[in-house]
Amino acid sequence: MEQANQEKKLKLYSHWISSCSCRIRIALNLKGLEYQYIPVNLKEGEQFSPEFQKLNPIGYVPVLVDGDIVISDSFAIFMYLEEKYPQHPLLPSDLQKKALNIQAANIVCSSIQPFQNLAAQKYIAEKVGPDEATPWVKHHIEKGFEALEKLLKNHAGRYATGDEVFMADLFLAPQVHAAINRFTVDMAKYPLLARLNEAYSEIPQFQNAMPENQPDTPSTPSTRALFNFKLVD
Ligand SMILES: N[C@@H](CCC(=O)N[C@@H](CS)C(=O)NCC(=O)O)C(=O)O
Repeated sequence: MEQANQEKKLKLYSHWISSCSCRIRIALNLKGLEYQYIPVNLKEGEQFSPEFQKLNPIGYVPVLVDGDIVISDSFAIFMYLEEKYPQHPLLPSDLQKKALNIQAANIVCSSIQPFQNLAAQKYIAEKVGPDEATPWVKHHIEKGFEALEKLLKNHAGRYATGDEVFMADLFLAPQVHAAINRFTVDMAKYPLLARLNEAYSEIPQFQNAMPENQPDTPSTPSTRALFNFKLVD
């Protein structure tokens, strides 16, 4: 019995700085689901190992293993968790609000994060120039943030779509965190997102999921800086 429970335990393949993994860490925390954290070192190229690519052929984290079920892609994992573990719903029942949450999450997921992904940054640095990757990332973050400010302006409460935490917040929190800490985006231009970020910093389930608090977070500032990640110690 003990063994069966052990085997059933959720496993999350994750990397400390990965904003896609962070979305799922927040979802698991809010739903009160314990999981085994399996680090995949993206800097060392562990995502390209044949073993990992058996789990996710495109070689990206996060990957969730739930018993015999293996799911990759944070959006798919989110939808799976929401149905399989309905406690603390992360999508509202109101249809319009639900669509708004999916739209905001998808702006982050499809129209911002892919441009800041390691693979994209490496490609730009190699093909265009080593100093071109960061401006390219910032351009896409800022374009997305402008849209999100407009989209959420008339819907936000304490959180992105009202006074309860929903899907949009899980996607926004790691994205804003990355914008500030990795890409030094000036958040004064995005007052709503800056305010939401403050609100997220007060929720333990969000804080526990953030890059600086993971089992594989490098302990020294110089190592973290190698990831373009500026943290004050
Ligand atoms: N759409 C995927 C994107 C996954 C993704 O881009 N993961 C990044 C970390 S956030 C990664 O593993 N990058 C490794 C690489 O670029 O080689 C999702 O939402 O999970």
